[in-house]
Amino acid sequence: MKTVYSDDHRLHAAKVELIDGTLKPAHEKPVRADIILSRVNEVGLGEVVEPEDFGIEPLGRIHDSRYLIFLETAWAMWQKTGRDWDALPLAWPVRGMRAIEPDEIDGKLSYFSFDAGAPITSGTWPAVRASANVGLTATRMVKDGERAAFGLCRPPGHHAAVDYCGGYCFLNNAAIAAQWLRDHGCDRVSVLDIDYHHGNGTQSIFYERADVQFLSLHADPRQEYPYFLGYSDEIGHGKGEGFNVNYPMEWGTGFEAWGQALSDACNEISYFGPDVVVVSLGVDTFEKDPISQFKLKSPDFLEIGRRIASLKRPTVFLMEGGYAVEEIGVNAVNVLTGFEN
Ligand code: SP5
Ligand code: ZN
Repeated sequence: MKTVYSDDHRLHAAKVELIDGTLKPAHEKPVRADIILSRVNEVGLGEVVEPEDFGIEPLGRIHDSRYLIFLETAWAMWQKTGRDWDALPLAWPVRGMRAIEPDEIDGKLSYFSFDAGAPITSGTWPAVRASANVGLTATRMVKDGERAAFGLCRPPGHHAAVDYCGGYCFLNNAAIAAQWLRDHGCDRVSVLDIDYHHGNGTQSIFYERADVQFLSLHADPRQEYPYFLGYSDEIGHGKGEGFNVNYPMEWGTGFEAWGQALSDACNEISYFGPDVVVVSLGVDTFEKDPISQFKLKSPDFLEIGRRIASLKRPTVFLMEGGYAVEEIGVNAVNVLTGFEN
């Protein structure tokens, strides 16, 4: 299969991450994409192509226009106040507080985020635009008849919702791709999210819709980030009831239990009968992932690809998380080669 890749991901490089009560080098860093790309070339997965520019319109089909303006202008506003370090929020409106967009940049950073995990830098806007274009270009290939395509998206997207960023994510690449398919002749789309963390952004975007099915395999929110979404009783609402499927699993889960959840999710997808499957491909389920607690091994990722292939649906793979940098290329590309063989 073809890979879509843009060097522009480099424009977003967070300096630090607040983790374990301290500031550490960011886990979500440019070398992640470099290593995946070298593995794609090493195994000869297929041609690597540049994304096309889809403009702002497909982003506005998912995200709020005020949020998009914020993402585009945040760095300039931040810099104007004399700071050149990464822009980060510090406070959030919780129970009983007012959710009103403030005028000043520090307040806007809080209003348009749900955590301090999505720092805005000088190149964040062009990088996230490129990441969405990578996803859309891979999606168009599949819509135009390819059996599958790989969008090597970076930054990732599945924690980003209609009007907030968080968890290293700014634009929800998978949601933008799924909506683009709906707008270009597909009646039903499934988004299968296999990242270690719950895809709270994608779930919230499609929660009341029956045309986009969302399924997520992830660490139990009782134990793991993002904590406040991802329970199994979240089944969708209104017209969307029955079209949201969560598989929370406890810390320490290995491939036996995880693979059973995947098989169940695949049955749900077959029953739904989508025109296209969009896979939010995170490989932070890997046993050596530095911020995660599942126990998948590198060969398990081949089996994941095989099971997704057995759905026999046109499939778009979009990169999400995975922080064991040394093995991220092998693990991500194992899913793709498993799919093809
Ligand atoms: C796209 C994606 O995978 N985003 C993940 C964002 C996770 N951010 C919070 C991580 C919290 C990790 N806490 C574990 C401490 C390890 N010592
Ligand atoms: Zn993740």
